[in-house]
Amino acid sequence: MQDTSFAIHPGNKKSIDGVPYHDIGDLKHFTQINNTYSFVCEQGYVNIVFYRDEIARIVMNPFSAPTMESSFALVTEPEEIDVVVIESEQAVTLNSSKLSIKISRSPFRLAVYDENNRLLVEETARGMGYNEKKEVICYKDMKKDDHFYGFGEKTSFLDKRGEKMTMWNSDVYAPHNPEIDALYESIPFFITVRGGKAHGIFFDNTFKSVFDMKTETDVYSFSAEGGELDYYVMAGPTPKDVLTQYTTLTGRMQIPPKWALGYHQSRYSYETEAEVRELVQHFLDKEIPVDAIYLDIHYMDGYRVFTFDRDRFPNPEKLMKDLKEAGIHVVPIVDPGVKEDPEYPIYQEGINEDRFCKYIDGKIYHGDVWPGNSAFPDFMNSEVREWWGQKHKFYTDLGIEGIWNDMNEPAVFNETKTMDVKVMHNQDGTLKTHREMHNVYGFYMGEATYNGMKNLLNGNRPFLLTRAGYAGIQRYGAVWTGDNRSFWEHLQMAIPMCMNLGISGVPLTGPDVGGFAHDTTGELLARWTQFGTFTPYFRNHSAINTVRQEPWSFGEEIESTVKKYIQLRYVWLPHLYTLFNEASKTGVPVMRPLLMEYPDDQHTVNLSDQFLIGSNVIVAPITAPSTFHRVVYLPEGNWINYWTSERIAGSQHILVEADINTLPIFVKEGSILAHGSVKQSTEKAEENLQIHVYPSSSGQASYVLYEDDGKTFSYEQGEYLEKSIRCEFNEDRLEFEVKNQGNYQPEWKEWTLVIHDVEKDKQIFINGELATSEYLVDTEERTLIIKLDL
Ligand code: MIG
Repeated sequence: MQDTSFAIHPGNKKSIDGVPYHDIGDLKHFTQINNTYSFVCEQGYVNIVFYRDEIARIVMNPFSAPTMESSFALVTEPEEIDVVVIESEQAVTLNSSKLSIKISRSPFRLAVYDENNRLLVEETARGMGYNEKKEVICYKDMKKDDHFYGFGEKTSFLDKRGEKMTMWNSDVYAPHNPEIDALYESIPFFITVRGGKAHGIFFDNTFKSVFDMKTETDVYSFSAEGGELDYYVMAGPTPKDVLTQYTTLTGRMQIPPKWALGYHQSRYSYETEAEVRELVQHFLDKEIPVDAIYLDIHYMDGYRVFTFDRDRFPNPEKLMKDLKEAGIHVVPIVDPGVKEDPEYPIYQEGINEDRFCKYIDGKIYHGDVWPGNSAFPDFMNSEVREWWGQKHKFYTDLGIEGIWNDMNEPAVFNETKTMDVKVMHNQDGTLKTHREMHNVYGFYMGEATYNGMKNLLNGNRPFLLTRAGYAGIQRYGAVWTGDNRSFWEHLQMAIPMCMNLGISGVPLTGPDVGGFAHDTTGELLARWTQFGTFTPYFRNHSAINTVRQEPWSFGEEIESTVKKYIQLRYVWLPHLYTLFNEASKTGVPVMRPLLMEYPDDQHTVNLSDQFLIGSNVIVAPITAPSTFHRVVYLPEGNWINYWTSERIAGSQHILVEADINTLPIFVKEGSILAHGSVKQSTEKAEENLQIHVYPSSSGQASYVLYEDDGKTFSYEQGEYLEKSIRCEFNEDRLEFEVKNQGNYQPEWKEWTLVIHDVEKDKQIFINGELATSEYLVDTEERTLIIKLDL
């Protein structure tokens, strides 16, 4: 060795003291080309572009001019925005009508204000730069009353102040706990609420990234292992505005098919056709509603995707047909790993047509998953997505309309739990490492699956459930929170997890009801099902070798309460569906933390054990064993106990009783909402559409019921019904204005107006006419019931 260059070994590089962070330094000069403002600094380059008046994009590259390349999360281009530039000796200020970005020259520091001169983002201590690992990073001031929400799928409480979180899609089977900082989804977006006002930041970087709202008391940071520091600031000012702004950038979920909102039953696995039939028969015999049954990995032939094991499922055609007749959908699991088997057509095609992920030298990457040694489709490539999508004909030919994507982080059984980060993806001609694309692998698989299904379904809406994803995943699918356990703690944790997923733009979310791993108990199943009634996505799922957790697994008492709450789901479905329509238009989630509607209320800041459905219904699940009381926080206004009709003043914490049959629900006074009827599945016609009104002594309320065929995209051509109901509450009378809009003719030809807690002598006017004779009064309940034509 002494006679080669090795003799002059470079040694281990010494760390250079004092420069762990390279600040961008002073502004040297800036230029404007079209809508891009480019700043050249001593140690870096910054571009600023206004996408909307209320959305600005800031991109920093320490070494060269920013590429301005976006991830596929982005669905929009910048609009033409009038920006006024003001230069002074100390600063440059860029003003749109909604945002003002003030850049101090020496050193280069940003401050972002809204139209009312409210400070959103400020860099006083440190600004942008890169650290000793050459990771891009920026620091922002963390004000005393800043609270943070979103970040996708994270454990722990609602407010993420005091947390450090990593974005790296990870299959975590170990019990989820507050210490786990990365799960299956990476959504690098958050809302800051400060003094009741909100703004948003979306850090569009697909590398492993870290959000640190913990290490320092007055500064937070976000950083990424590679790429540019590319982020968007959204002006708010309400949390709901931020959601609309964020989903302007990353897209919204279209209205899901109604059946996706019913009750779903899953198990790892219902292993045979006979078992599935028996399961379904139980639901039908017991008259427990169910809309979907899941087929986990055992349905396949040696875990080969796009196959059935013909011993276990001798006649899938007949099975699907029979289930369809019973109004039940089947959702098979599809994992990305394709078994390395030279006699398996999908593998053959994948090899022959160059569909799999490869190393830079052309060698195909193989990893160990359920089918054994497997190759992985390169979903970053549009032709591969097309190919994979078309393969789903195998399922759609059987009448299947829903697919469940699992293991798409991708999960691989090895030390790193995933694909070798050196594998290359071919993004339509551009090669990118898995290190860069890891967090979007599941997102692209979702795109391939959703679009493939959509093309195959002749106008019907597909349903996709996915475990992994990136910002924008809401465009393709629902997200469940992965492998939880049958722990009361996991029931508790699911509430803020789902709320934060909603804040992260994903409206259709839920945990495995009853818990996946570990053995559930009857009481836990009952309480979890009560919660599930109001999670946007409602699926009972459990792991192999755990006790059975179908609704009837724990005796009659538990069965009856579980059944009651599954039925209640169908009663609330017209309202939930209406809220999904709202989410598809505004990005505002169905399940909301209270702070979304009451951001000024200090009690909502970290309220993690109760939530809102829409804007005016509070749900407060019981999440501990042998517990039959709980504290519920009711914000300002009057609230009505859904079960007892008791009227309770808000702005206080109350103690509520809740026996094993009771899920505490409170409706805000002055609300209107729709109910339907209990039915075996959403495939059964709605015959009892009701609009419930909870009057207040004065003021007004309005509601727009949304209805369509629940199946196709014909609503895009105007085939929907919007029934708007406005009510004025007066001492002596209630005046309703009812209007229909849209071409859709629903199954129901008449509907019922149900007015709660009202005196018999109140006069009711509907579209100016006094409604007198036709209404019934239930004197005990003080409820008025009026039948009306469509
Ligand atoms: O490593 O397909 O999260 O829902 O039942 C386990 C079997 C793989 C993980 C999923 C779970 C599913 C299971 N899968």
